[in-house]
Amino acid sequence: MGVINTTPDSFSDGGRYDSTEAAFRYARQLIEDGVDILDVGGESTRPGSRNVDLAEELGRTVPLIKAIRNISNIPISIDTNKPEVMRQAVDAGASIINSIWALRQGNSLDTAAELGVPVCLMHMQGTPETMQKNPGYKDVVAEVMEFLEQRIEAAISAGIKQGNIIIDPGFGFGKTLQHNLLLLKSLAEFKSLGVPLLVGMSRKSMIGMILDKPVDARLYGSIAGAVIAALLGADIVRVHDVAETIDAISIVNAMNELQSD
Ligand code: 8Y7
Repeated sequence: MGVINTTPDSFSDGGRYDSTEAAFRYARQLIEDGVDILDVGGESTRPGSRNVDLAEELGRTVPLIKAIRNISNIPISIDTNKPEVMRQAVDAGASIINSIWALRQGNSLDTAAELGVPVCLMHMQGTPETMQKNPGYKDVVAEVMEFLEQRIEAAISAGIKQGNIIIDPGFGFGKTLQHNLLLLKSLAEFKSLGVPLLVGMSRKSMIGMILDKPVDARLYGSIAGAVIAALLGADIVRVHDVAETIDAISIVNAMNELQSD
């Protein structure tokens, strides 16, 4: 999954792709690079970020999704918390809802169920504004697992098919470096929930803290994170550096395909 940020204040792209045209060209490049899914988001979820209004978010995402749909059948996920963005994005051609809130707010769960598309349910402690202030757990792996189990149940109760559910432990969302590393080390346990696993570590502060490097110097660390995740059973890795990560994951896939023969 390749990240297409459309937000001027986005964590990693610093506003370079802040117009639909630039984001579209970037999406076309990722498709050429061999990306499997494009994740389009119009609201920055960086720690400390603030909400954007509905019209702004629609303006950043819907025209872009339509433009991508004009040139490709590539699956597009819409990273949003707003039911109206979910509706208009799916209407424009998005086919996955990526919810960092695990569809916990307003009527997002019922909206997603009604739209009938796959959903990614991510764990987050707190809110994007405050989540990194003082994250705390007694047992981070058990608590994240318990949360995801409950959100799978809630989604199924709302009418979302189990086959349309993806889970994500939410690296960096209300977690210290130690919490993130404990989750990474135990990643394979999440496979016991019986649905595909998505992991996003690309360029995040957990990589930066280990390497003591700024966001533009986290490529190799991010690739290592993606490879570890793939080895431990992640089905989808959400990344910024698509071509580089595809090469790295191809080695894992070649090995895994041999083992299953
Ligand atoms: C994730 C995500 C972000 C993640 C899923 C960033 C939108 C922060 N991270 N969605 N979104 N998983 N599912 O650094 O880890 O890219 S935004």
